[in-house]
Amino acid sequence: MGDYRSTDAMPPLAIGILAARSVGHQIRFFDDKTEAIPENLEADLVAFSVETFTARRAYQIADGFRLRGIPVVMGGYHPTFLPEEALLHADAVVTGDAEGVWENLLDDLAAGRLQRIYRSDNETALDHMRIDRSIFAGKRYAPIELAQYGRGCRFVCDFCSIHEFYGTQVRLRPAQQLRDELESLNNKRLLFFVDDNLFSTKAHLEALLGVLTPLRRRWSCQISIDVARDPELLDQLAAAGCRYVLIGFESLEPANLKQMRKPWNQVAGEYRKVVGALHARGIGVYGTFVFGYDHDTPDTIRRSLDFALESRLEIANFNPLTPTPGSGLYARLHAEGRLISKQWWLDPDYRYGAPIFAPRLITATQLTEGCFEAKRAFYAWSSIARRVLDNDNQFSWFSTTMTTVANVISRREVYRKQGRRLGA
Ligand code: B12
Ligand code: SF4
Repeated sequence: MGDYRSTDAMPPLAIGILAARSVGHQIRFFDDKTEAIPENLEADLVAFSVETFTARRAYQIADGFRLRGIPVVMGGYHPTFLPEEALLHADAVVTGDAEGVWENLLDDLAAGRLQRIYRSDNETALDHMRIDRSIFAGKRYAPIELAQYGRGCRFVCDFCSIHEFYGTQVRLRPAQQLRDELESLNNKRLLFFVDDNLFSTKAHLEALLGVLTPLRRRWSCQISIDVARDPELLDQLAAAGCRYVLIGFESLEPANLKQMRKPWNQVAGEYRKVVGALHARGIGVYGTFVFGYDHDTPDTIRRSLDFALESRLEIANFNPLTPTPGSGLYARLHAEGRLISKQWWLDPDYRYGAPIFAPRLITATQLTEGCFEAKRAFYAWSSIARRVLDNDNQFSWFSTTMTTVANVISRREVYRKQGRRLGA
């Protein structure tokens, strides 16, 4: 996001995918999150993967390359939603998946006919997905392995970029094909499925669990709460090695859930029961909450913090609602004239955590401070100790160590990120 090195960086799969598809080309990979990018780098093409929070930083670095006559291509969420903006800092933009267009782009570059926009239909089957992880060797990443079973989500929450990017269709890799890739990864490390929602259908989830169970790996994922309606499926998750799930609880306020198009979050019953059912199976919970919807008050933030502490969530995040371009939320707040800065991601005065729009029953300052205060309280040393140690012994030594490390890193990043400018 800026000119600083983070301590929670993970290897970016998108670049591993580009590397695997750049056959016949010489590649060098730099990750701005973990190392400085050499100023005098020579290249025939520089490719950036860009998200909304990293756009300003990426544009600044890209401008430097282009001043030296080196062509730049950008892809990822932000250039997909705002290709014209990205093209002010890039010679070409790829929208959507790299698969299906990246090789054409490289051919065009070699033939001197680079186009401005390459559009992928985001419909290519994932049967031939390949990742070259050798480019990550020696970089300072968190000791975690990343993999992807599928892309997309069957839900349409209004703050989320996923359905705008992929549609509501979910594309999955054949589970058996994924097995070969998983077998090649370091099995002492926690595996994290980057899928937006690993629970697309019960049959597809069970197919994956069938592959994972004999591998005896410990893994984590992001999953929709409706999985907890099915106790047998939870048993299977645990038996297959699932050790952490990230669940977007988002809000304790039913009216907010309705407004964000996530009323279904209540189908598995009370949140406390869901956490209890997961804990009873030795599965830790990373709970995420978002504040700033129309029914939020300072009290709803406090109640969510109390819930997170009382239910002993292993990790939690309390974020102010962030309207990213391309989301339904952004369009709505824009239409209602409530955005404080329309292009906040380019605004030199924007600070991470700062208000981006005017909420209704809470002031913008209360929203920023309330979220930061909840993070501080959750990651206070006394809270970490209580949550890690007082867990009725459902958790293994491995999980207790992982939870402790994740809390210490999250605590550090909470303080480092808050109030930080985007870009240099
Ligand atoms: C894992 C993850 C993280 C990890 C980091 C992972 C990493 N390796 O860096 C962590 C937990 C640290 C994280 C943090 C954040 N994340 Co995050 N994260 C993800 C997640 C779930 C998976 C990323 C991934 O590996 N995808 C798999 C790869 C293969 O897909 P991909 O990156 O999209 O790449 C494909 C295409 O986009 C394209 N492509 C991408 N780049 C390029 C470049 C070129 C040149 C080309 C040709 C093609 C191309 O080709 C690829 C293959 O087809 C995504 C959601 C998602 N499904 O992608 C959210 C997501 C990217 N994160 C998001 C956000 C908001 C954040 C945070 C800002 C949250 C916060 N409030 O702090 C932070 C900060 C991010 C930062 N950059 O500093 C949003 C971004 C939205 C946006 N409009 O930009 C997403 C989309 C989640 C969402 N539901 O909205 N995140
Ligand atoms: S369930 Fe998660 S990934 Fe799916 S649309 Fe909602 S927030 Fe996005």
